[in-house]
Amino acid sequence: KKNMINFLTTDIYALTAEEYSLGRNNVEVVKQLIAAGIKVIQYREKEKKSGQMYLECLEIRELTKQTGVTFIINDHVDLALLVDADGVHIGQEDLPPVKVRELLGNDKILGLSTHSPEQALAAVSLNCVDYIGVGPIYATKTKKDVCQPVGISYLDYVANNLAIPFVAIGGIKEHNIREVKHHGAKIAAMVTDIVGASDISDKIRSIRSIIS
Ligand code: TZP
Ligand code: MG
Repeated sequence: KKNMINFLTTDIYALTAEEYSLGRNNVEVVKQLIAAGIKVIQYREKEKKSGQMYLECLEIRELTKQTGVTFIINDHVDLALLVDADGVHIGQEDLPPVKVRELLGNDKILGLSTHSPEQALAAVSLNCVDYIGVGPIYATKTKKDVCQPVGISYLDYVANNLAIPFVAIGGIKEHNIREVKHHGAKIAAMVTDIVGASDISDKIRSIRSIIS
């Protein structure tokens, strides 16, 4: 079903964040992520106008399609449909997942951020969400809206009780990814530790040497 295969086999889910990318633009960062062997990439951009985001996503879609990389867009269902991204990731305060699914159709991936066991159970019972985000595990400055870390205990809950695919997120870095893996997260979503690395390939290599 869909483009879930990368999801079920990958270790790192990389997200863009241009302001932390050491002067490199989103497209340049995506090129480096792909060169480093990253198989799932989310375009996350909170500042730009939709015209600019559209052009970037078109380019990223081309690069990811050529290389078999799964391309998810944060928040913007319209953009995802227009550029034929593989899926969309939404939060608790966005449009209802069932309505987003209506727009997306059944072939695209739908991800939903969750921050508590209640939200995770609700996501599962909707029957239209392909994977959930679990976090923020650790403190992070990357996400602007206030969100206290939910900690490892919520990760434990999901890993031990739910069958839905999930990605751990929030403050995950080279120095703590081992703990996240140890607590059952097969996929770690990472932003600043990766896009903020001077050599993205080196960074991915050293993260992978820790978890493999
Ligand atoms: N959702 C929950 S935490 C977060 C998002 C998008 C930001 C994670 O960024 P970082 O830099 O990996 O802590
Ligand atoms: Mg959102």
